[in-house]
This record gives sequence, C-alpha cells and structure tokens, in this order.
Amino acid sequence: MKLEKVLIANRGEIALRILRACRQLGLKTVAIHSTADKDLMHVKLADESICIGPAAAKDSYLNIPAIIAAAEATGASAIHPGYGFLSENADFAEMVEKSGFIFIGPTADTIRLMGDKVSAKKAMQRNGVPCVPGSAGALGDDIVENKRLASEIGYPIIIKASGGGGGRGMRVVRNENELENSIALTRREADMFFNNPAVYMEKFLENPRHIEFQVLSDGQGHAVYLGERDCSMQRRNQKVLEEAPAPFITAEQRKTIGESCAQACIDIGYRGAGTFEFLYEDGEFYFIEMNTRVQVEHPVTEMITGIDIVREMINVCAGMPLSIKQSNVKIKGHAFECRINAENPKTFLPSPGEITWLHIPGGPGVRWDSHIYQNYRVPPYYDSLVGKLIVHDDDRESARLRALEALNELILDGIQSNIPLHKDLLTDPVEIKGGASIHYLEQKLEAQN
Ligand code: MV4
Repeated sequence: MKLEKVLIANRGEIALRILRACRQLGLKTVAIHSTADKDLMHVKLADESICIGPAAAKDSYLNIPAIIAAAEATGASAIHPGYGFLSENADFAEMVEKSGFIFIGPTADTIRLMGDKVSAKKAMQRNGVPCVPGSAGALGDDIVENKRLASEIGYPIIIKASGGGGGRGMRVVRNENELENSIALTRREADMFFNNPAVYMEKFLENPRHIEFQVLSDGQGHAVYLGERDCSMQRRNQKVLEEAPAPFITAEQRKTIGESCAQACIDIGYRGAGTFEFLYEDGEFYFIEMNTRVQVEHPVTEMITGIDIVREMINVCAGMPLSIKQSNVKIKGHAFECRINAENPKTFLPSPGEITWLHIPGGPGVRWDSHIYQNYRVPPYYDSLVGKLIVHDDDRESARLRALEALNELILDGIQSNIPLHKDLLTDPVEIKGGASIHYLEQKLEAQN
C-alpha cells in the first residue's frame, strides 16, 4: 500500500515529533486523542483529529478497536505507535496489519520474539551479540540443577521474567539459601503480570552502566548502527539525563558491538528503528534486551549523526530500502538530553497544572522537543514528561556547558519541574567526569536526604 496518511497513535511530545517527520515527508496526518487531550499541540497541527475516548489511557490510547476504527474512518494508510502505550504490543501490530494498515515498526512476530526475553537472548547469541552469562534458556523446576547452574555462574545472580523487561519482574539472589524461594516468587509474579511463568537466570552485575545501541533496519537485508547512548542517569527505571556518544567507549568497541547488532537485525528481518540495551561493566558489553520502538532519547543520536530517525523509520516501514550506508554514518560531537518532567523536585510526585509562563531557550546546538505552550494545562492522567532539552556541541564538556546555559534560560512557571535537578546533575563532579553507573543518581539523591 502506498503511504499517504499517517495516524499518530500517541500523545505529547512524541506525537508532535512524529507529525513533524510526516510533514517533512509530505504525508497527511491524523491525530487521535482522549477527551483530556483536545488542546494538545499536535492535535491543533494535524490535518485531521479524532477523539477516541475518555482520559484513562486504557479507554483511549490503549483502546485497540477505537484506534483501528479511527484509521478506517479517516482513510489512514499507516499507524505510528510512538513509544509506550501500544508501541510494543504484538497483538496491536498484528491487528493493524490484518486491517490493511502499515504498522510503523517491526512485524508482530519480531515484537513477540523480542518481547520474550529468553528467545530474544537466543537470537542475539547466535549472531555474536555478547550477552550476560546465564541460563541457556528458561529455568526448569529441578532445584538441584538450578543450584548447580547458579553456583557455576557465581552469586549474586538475578532471576528475570521472560515476559518482563524494563525492570519489571526481577529478583536478585545473593546466596543458595534464597534461590528456590526467589525462583518460585518471580515465577508467580511473572505468571500474574505477564501471563507467562517462564523465568531465566543471569549473573547479577553490581555496578554497570546502561549503554544502548541505536539501529535502523529495512527488513530487506540492510541494517546500520548509529552508535550508542549512555542512559545510566536514572531513578526507578526512569531515565533522567542521556548522552551520546557514551563516555570512554572506543571507536573499536563501537564498531564491534554495533556490527553485531546490525547483523542480528539482518538475521531476524528487523524493520524500523530499534535499540539494543546493554549493561557495561569492567570494559565489557552484555546484552539485556531489545526495544522495538522509537525511544524517548532518540534525539541525542540524531544530533551526533545528523540522521532523522523518525523519518527513516517511516520510510523503511513503508517498504523503501534503507537509504543510509554504514560508511556514511559519522559520529560528530556530543549531545545531552535533559528530560523535563512536571514533578515535585523533592518528592518526585507529578505536578500537573497550567503553564503560566514558558520561555524556550535557543541558539546554536539547542533543540527543544515539546508539545507544551504558554497557558497549556498539563493533564494529570499521563506521564509527567513535558519536554526534552537536547543540546549538541563539538565535545562533551562544551555540550555540558551548553546544556547548563540552556537550562538557565528555560522558564517553566505554573507547575513544578525537575529543572533544578538537571542543573545540580550537570555540575556534579561524577557527571562532569562521565561514566557513572546506573545506581549513581539514586545514591546521590539518598545522600541529599
Ligand atoms: C540487570 C542488572 C544487573 N545484572 N541484569 C533493570 C531494567 C531492565 N532493563 C534490566 N535491569 C537490570 N538488569 C543483570 N544481569 C541491573 C538492572 C538494573 C538496571 C538496568 C538498566 C538501567 C537501570 C537499572 C536499574 C536497576 C537495575
């Protein structure tokens, strides 16, 4: 089917980001929104908009029949899921394609394969992507065998739900006494939350960094890697500050790991934008999971490569071959992204409400990806992300100073935000040095209390 009109099945900043990419490609856009979101910027800008349900996400942005009906009613040719919501729901992708629309993402089978962490890991292993040492597949019920495996790997180990991911359904086990009970508990939770009792075992890495590789792939035998991002600055599995490239990663490491990711994409017939998540400790990369969607932090990669990831993912999902060759991917300079959340800076509780004054920073190398505007009311029903401040400069230190200056210019009044946290973080000696672990931010915040 020819791509002419894209239905944007999301809200907020990413819906606007997708709309901008569509506009540039000459594609018509359809915004769908909940009753609480009629004033969203992309709803105003889209060629057409449809209210698909009440504020609660389960009745609107997660309502598959309502979204398919909106696509049919508007004659859309494709659906872009953005991130979160239905973006990694294989049943949704399947329904979209069975209804005759293009799903702007990988096939339902690929989403299913990567959603099952045991099968994802197997796919990576056969393509030379380095993985965390662990069980060869799902654990059986033989406790003697599981104990043998755990002591072979060496404690501490971690039990993870195969249907989990993103930090849900995991349990660290520090000695043999806890093993049987931990497996049983994780299995029970996995069955309850993911409808899948399969669990697997990995060596637990105590103090890793979170480094992820961005890929683009056309499902027709071509794939490129766009370097890596360091997303270690996080609190409760929510990333706060991201950067690209990752500090202290060599060009040789980038090439080795990136090539293995691109190879895996070709092997599984991956289509669209994807992210390979790794833990990085003592100079080694260990694959943990793959995200089959466009990610919040994709702009830092766009800034250092000059590649419009959202445009490319639309093109390859519309059936065009990948237009980028690996030899044309050049990493230039350094980028940071500050996630600006509407939240209480001390308690981190959401802080919805009306934005009474907004001033957006500018100048060279400053990018603001956000749907908010002066007098916009941040609704209480959704994620608290209200904007992303992205900066780029020739080197890491210049980019850091540019981020600080942009944060100083940014005025966001009427709601509380984490702008103070970003100012604090970007002047923190550990952040200035670079390479902090995934636990650093939580430890820093703990020490301040
Ligand atoms: C781990 C780990 C240590 N060792 N796996 C959490 C999110 C999910 N994507 C995987 N997670 C982890 N897996 C092994 N073998 C530590 C984490 C982890 C983490 C990973 C990335 C970013 C933030 C994190 C915070 C806590 C734990």
